[in-house]
Amino acid sequence: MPAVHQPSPFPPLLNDSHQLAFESITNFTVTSHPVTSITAAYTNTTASPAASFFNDLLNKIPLPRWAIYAVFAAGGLLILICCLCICIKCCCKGKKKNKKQHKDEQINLKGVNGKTTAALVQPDVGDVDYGSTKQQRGKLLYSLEYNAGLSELTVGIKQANSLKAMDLGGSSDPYVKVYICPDKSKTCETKVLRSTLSPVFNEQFTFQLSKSALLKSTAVMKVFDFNRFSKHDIIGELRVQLCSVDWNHVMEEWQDLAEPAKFEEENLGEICISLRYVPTAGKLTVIILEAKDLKSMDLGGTSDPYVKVQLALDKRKWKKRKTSIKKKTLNPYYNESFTFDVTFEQIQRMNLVISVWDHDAVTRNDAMGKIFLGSDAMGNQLRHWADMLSNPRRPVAQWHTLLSAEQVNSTLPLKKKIPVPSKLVETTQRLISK
Ligand SMILES: [Ca+2]
Ligand SMILES: [Ca+2]
Repeated sequence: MPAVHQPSPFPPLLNDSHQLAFESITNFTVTSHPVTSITAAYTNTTASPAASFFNDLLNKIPLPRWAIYAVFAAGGLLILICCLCICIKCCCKGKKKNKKQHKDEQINLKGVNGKTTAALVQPDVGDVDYGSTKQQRGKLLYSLEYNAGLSELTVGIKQANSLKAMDLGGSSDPYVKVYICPDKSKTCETKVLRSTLSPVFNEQFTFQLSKSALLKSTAVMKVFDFNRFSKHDIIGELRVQLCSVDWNHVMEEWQDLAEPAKFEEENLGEICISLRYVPTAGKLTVIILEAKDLKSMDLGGTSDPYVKVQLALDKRKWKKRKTSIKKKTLNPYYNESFTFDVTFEQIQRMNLVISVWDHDAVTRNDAMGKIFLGSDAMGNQLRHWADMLSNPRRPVAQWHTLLSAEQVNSTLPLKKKIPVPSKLVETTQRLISK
């Protein structure tokens, strides 16, 4: 009978069930007490010699305890950082190695072109595996003949076989474009043969070519898939270096089509520039003298060329100037001079990029050609740069053959612009004054 209410030792917020639970907890703690004391005693008895040894050791060191602990903590942290650094370095090395391997592969691929490809990719019976890893584009039967008396080269496009299907129906509409590099003044095309992967063309094209020009030229045969409503797709191409052909008889052979060359060796003209460097003053003077045989970009067969002079430091865009625009000409004369402040330390790390552009009043300006000189340049351009550096204070002028902008951009990819120090100072000053 719950008539008499027992005085509770707990606050009135707790009801009977809470109280019961609480009592059981307190009971538990009471009973558990001996257990903890036993474990404490156990650890005391087993750890005492080691602990006393450490205590003795710590007492012998003439430093306060907290200082010793701090030294140990710092040491541990140092070891941890070292381990982390080693790990990161190992990872980076692995990545670099991968990149290097990739680059080597690319170089190897570059080396394998023209005649070498022909020799390697000849469809031998034992060679079936080689082709299987590569994308099959098909093969082309062509002929070459040179008539020295008439200075006439005849390229025959006979037939193609097992061409790659470019259209949805599993077929292609092939035709072949033929021209001679680097002249490229005449481009010929066969007729289009609809829906076939084994077209028979039997067409011949003649090109006027002197014997000396013949030995420096390349015959280019490009097989395209015709599309009525969209851009024609290239199936593959052949490039035959004419210096390596035996002209004593008509040459006729099958060759596997190769992947189309990324950059067309076309004639983009030449540019003459003068360079002068004065190390004591830290001044680099670039004079854009003239250009010739530029590519025509506008209707009417002319262009409106101007030249951009750009400096790059550590492959970053740095300083930029440009010449005036010369209207309607492919052989502009500028004789315009640009002087830049470049210290002797900076000139070792910079590249000079010269690009020719066609000005258009309405549409975007088009790049017509490009070169770069500097520590990362090669051949003629590197020679000119080295001549300038080894002849301080003396202007050195030289002609350069223009390359395509894509080609230069891929050999010298430039990162974003370097912030101009004067601008940085201005903004910080503005921030301070605020
Ligand atoms: Ca087609
Ligand atoms: Ca123009």
